[in-house]
Amino acid sequence: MVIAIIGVLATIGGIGTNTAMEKMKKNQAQKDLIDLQNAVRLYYNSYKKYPVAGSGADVTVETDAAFMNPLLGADDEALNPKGTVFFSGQAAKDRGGSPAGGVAFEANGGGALYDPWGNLYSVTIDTDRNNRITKPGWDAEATVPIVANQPAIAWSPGEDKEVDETQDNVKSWK
Ligand SMILES: [Ca+2]
Ligand SMILES: [Ca+2]
Repeated sequence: MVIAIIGVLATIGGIGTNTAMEKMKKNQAQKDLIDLQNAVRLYYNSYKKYPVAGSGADVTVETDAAFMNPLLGADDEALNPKGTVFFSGQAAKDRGGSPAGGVAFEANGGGALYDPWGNLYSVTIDTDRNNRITKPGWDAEATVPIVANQPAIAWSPGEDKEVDETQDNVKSWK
C-alpha cells in the first residue's frame, strides 16, 4: 500500500516536473527570439545594413553559423569588422550527442544557435526595408498577416520539431 502511494506520488511529481521543464524551455525560446530580433536591430544600427544579402524580397534564414557569426562577434572581417557582440548566447548543452539550448561555439567564437529542443531558429529579415514582414504560411490563425516596424521576426518549430504542427511553435510576434 505504501509503495503504491509512493508510486502514484512519483508519477504525479514526474508529470509536474515535465510541465515545468517544458515551460522553462518555451520561455528560453521566447527570450532567444526577442534577443535575435534585438541583435538584428543593433547590427543594423551599427552598420546601416543587414547581416544577410537582400534579393528584392525579405530573406528567411536559419540560425546556422553563417548567420550567427557576425551577430556573435566572431572573427568576420567582411560582415562585422568592428567585432561587436550583438547576440550573447549561452553555450549549447549536449542532448544525446546533439546540441540544444544555446550556441554550439566554435574556435572562432561563432557557431550555430539551437533552440531548447535542438532545432535551429528561423529568422525573416526586412531586407527590402519596407518596414513590413509577412508572417510565415504556417501561422494560419494570423488575422493580420504582416508584422510592421520590426527589423526581423523569428520562430521555433517547438518540441515536436515540425513547423506545420503549430500548437507548440514559439514565435516572436503576437
Ligand atoms: Ca519587408
Ligand atoms: Ca511544432
